[in-house]
Amino acid sequence: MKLRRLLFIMVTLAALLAGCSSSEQNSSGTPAVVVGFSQLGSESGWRIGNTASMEQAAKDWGFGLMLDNANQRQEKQIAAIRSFISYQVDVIVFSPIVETGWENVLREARQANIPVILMDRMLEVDDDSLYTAYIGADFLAEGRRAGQYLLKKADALGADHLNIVEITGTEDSTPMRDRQTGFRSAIEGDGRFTILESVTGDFLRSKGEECMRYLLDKYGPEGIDVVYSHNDEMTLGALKVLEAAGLRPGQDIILISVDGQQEAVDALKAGKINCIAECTPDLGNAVMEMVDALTHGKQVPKRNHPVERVFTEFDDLSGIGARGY
Ligand code: GYE
Repeated sequence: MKLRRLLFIMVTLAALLAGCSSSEQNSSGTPAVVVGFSQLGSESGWRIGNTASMEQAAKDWGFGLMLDNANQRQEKQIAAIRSFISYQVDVIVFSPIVETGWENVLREARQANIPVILMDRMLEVDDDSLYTAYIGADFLAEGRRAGQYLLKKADALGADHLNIVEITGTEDSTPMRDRQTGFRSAIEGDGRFTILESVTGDFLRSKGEECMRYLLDKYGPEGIDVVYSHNDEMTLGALKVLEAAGLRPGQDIILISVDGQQEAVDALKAGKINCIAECTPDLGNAVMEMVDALTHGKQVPKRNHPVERVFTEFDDLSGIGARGY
């Protein structure tokens, strides 16, 4: 234990020198519980809010947090997890950037007897016992809520046909796959809808802009009725392009988004976005609660979803409080 604490202090210092962050230690100067957290990147307001939530929750619980930001690279995440294993952290938490390719490192964690919590994103492994639990959104439900809004909108417009373009998140990531599937499942079999094309925007605002420019060039403003985008950053990028082209997003083209970051909620209130399926980044407390349970030898549920809502132009939006991210 002593050795591990010493290592924690050394790593904390090294991390600080390397520009990573690390949370408080408890009153005795050494944390009783050390959590290794591999964040996948900083691609969106959602992600930045999620990192802040983890840092705050670690402080609130008095846990040491070794945080590494992988800047969108899976190999960096794997290297961070390996370093958490060699430092013998109590629990590993990570948000897998893609779903595949994790078996080896998860086996190494298991061999070292370190529980692994998947936070925010899921992964695909043959053996589910390779991770302890998942805490994150039900992305299928988010996609379905987005699709259900569109059904209602089409009814309200009395539309007989709507052409949809989709701007998707990072390929092979859980939110990308499930938001796509959930949306399709809500509208499938309804002859009023055609999905013209899906393009990948990698959850980035800059790519959302690029995708929208490409789609507008290809189909023209008249050819597109609906943009379904897998996160707010890409939606805000698309919105900018539509406005620059002289269009009125929210009126000339229906915009459907996911997340609920402040800037997008403001655009929804201003009538420029029509619907946002909420996805909360505020997962830190639930994660630390689980860390606490695990370090006390308790059993934890395998899948854990936060409660999430949908905000649409049909709702009273005045009750949406400050989003904090
Ligand atoms: O929607 C997006 C972020 O995995 C739920 O990742 C997360 C997604 C979120 O970049 O904004």
